[in-house]
Amino acid sequence: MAIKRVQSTCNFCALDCNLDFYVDEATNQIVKTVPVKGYPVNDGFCCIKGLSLSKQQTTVKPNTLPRIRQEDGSFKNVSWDEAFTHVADKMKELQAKYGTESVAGISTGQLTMEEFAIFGHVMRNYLHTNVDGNTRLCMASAAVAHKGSYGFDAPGYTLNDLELSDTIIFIGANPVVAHPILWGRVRNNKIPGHKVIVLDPRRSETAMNADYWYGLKWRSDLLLLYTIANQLIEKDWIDHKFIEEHTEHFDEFKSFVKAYTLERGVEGTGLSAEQITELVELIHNGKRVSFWWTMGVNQGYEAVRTAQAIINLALMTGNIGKPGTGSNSITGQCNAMGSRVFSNTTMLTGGGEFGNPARRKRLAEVFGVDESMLAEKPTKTYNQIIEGINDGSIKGLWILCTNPRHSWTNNETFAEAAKKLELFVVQDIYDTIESAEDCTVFFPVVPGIKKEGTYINLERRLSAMRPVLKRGENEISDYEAILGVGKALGMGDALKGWETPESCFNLMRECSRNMPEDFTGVTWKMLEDSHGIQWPYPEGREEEFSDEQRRLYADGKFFTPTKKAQFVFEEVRENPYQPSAEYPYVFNTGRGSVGQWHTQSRTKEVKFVEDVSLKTPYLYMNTEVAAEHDIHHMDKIRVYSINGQDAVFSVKITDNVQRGELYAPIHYIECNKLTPSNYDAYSKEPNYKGAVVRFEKL
Ligand SMILES: Nc1nc2c(c(=O)[nH]1)N[C@H]1C(S)=C(S)[C@@H](COP(=O)(O)OP(=O)(O)OC[C@H]3O[C@@H](n4cnc5c(=O)[nH]c(N)nc54)[C@H](O)[C@@H]3O)O[C@H]1N2
Ligand SMILES: Nc1nc2c(c(=O)[nH]1)N[C@H]1C(S)=C(S)[C@@H](COP(=O)(O)OP(=O)(O)OC[C@H]3O[C@@H](n4cnc5c(=O)[nH]c(N)nc54)[C@H](O)[C@@H]3O)O[C@H]1N2
Ligand code: SF4
Ligand SMILES: [Mo]
Repeated sequence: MAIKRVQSTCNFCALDCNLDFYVDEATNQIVKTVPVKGYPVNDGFCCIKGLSLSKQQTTVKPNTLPRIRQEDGSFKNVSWDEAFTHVADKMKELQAKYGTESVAGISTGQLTMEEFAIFGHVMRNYLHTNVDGNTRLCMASAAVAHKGSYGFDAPGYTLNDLELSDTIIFIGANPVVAHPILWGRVRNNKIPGHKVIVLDPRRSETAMNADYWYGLKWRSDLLLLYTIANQLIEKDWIDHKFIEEHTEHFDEFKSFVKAYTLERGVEGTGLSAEQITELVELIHNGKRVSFWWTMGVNQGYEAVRTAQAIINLALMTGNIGKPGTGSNSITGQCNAMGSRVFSNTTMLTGGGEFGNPARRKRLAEVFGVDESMLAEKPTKTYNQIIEGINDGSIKGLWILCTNPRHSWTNNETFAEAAKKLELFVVQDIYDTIESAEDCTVFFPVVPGIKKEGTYINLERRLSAMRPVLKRGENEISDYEAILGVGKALGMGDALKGWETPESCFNLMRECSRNMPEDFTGVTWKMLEDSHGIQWPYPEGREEEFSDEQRRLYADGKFFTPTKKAQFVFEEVRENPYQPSAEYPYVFNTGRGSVGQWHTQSRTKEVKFVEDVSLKTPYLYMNTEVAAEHDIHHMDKIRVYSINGQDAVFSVKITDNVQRGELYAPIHYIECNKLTPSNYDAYSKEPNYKGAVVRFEKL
């Protein structure tokens, strides 16, 4: 039998591990999956989700056609052309009847760069409407923090920094579960006496494997970070030279944090004075200190400022741009980094504000369109889109590669919205997802294993997705589906250059020219069978950028007009959801296991994950609290949330959550039934980890 090998990218988490797939060409089946040895991210390893990618072939039904809901509620299968025309006509009709912004899209950080670029072109440039992404639920706080502090949404690290750091501090991040390959890099750290430190209210799997765990009170990170900053300044444990040469607004920051005394820190965080002092000393004693944060920071009501407070610590101690240092935001989805720069949602494709004349001119040239066609303002945010549907101003929605009925905060508000839509297009690789229940059009598309495009990982590394399996009749990709609707809309010449993912890649290269992410030196072919390439990689300067592991900010220059990083800070705010007599418990949420992915549409079919996963929702409760309520392992409780909703969960008893906390994995739809409609003021990212609840035993 003829076996071919195809190297491609895992499209689950932001590591973007590369894998070699061995395919029996006669049967079009994957016979073996081998993580690529020597690949700078995963060097011969990967997690169960990457290994299970081969299982997806069993779920794609060949010859699946799109379908349109009929007046009697049933679905009718139609040809792809008919479906494209239907969606295009309906969008134009709604815009004519209710206004330009009466249709909207919700995109994703899990498609290829080319796919959300063309979606942004069709929806934002041509139709002049709104498209936000599920990245709003995830990375928006980090993106806004980066822009404010560094001048561009550019995390500066390379994964190697985990092996070069002597003091590794994880804040609201649980890589043992969420990014196992990243945790592997921590395990590879050979620096004698290096320390791993975790700040998390929960004794997470990562905390259990760390040298130090600080179990602070929920949402008290900002207070703690300002207290630490004040202590470092008082002890004069700061890098005056770096601050002087490469930053601005330190003096104001210094006066500001004076009020954040140790006593105040102790009172607000629940940590002892000794613990805070120990942490300050650990930061001071480290020669190469790195700070890493994820959703425990991004999903809060003062998340942007918290992320910036982490950046401030790195700046004031000079821990940035050097090996083993950095204030490093860990990205979640496989292409969140690509979506942040190329989706044309919060900034112009490739970067730049919507009103920036030079960028508008450049993009109009690249796309061969009139400047007036380009989107004129940032998108309405995710919450505004859902609110817009519920208040009747938005009548049409197209979602792709995301499952908001499950993942959106206070998710009954999405259920309500879905029923009000006149046009609701769901484009997914499963028609069984909760979001598809009320759709009016379903676009079945092929999974990553059958398509091509480019991914950008958490350390800015571009890598290639290439078709591993052949497609069946009628099987089309996300790219082709969006292009099809674009053509049916009559975009004509505005689609010149967008014919294929490869031609789109070339447009994106040009969009990146002279921008921070400049990858004009990378070609489509170069990425094949490669080690991936980190941006920037500008044309003509390839030699200068030839190292396989590169970090930004080594020269102390940032992307602000003055090239200096900014100290950004603001008084801590009152938590909108303080535990009270009525709602005494914090409802913490997050990842449940290495094998489960978000809303589980993909991972629930992986037998060895499903065999060990519970089918019904559960949460973790502290052992003492369970005893006080006479609750035993797997007893059921009804949980009532401050958002007015309630749901039933089974209880797992553990010492790893604090007395005042319940921890619910997000992989069950009940979880977000209970999360509130509450957002960070600047990023509009949901405060997913901060609801308060009460419960009764059933
Ligand atoms: N197996 C698996 N891996 C995944 C995913 C998945 O669904 N499954 N999803 C991917 C995606 S898109 C993302 S964004 C990442 C998320 O990766 P992580 O952010 O690491 O995962 P979470 O479990 O959401 O949250 C991390 C921790 O934040 C803590 N936390 C809660 N409140 C606070 C607080 O107030 N302060 C602090 N300091 N910590 C707090 C929680 O207790 C939790 O342990 O994972 C990615 N990897
Ligand atoms: N309470 C709480 N809620 C949370 C979080 C939390 O920590 N706490 N985390 C938030 C975060 S960080 C994130 S990123 C979101 C994730 O939320 P979602 O994005 O809604 O979750 P997924 O299950 O990843 O949804 C991806 C969808 O894309 C489909 N899909 C997979 N591959 C393809 C493809 O190639 N093409 C198309 N068209 N579809 C495809 C899958 O079948 C699935 O339906 O959840 C958020 N929700
Ligand atoms: S660590 Fe992330 S990218 Fe690597 S195999 Fe697992 S899910 Fe895929
Ligand atoms: Mo995420």
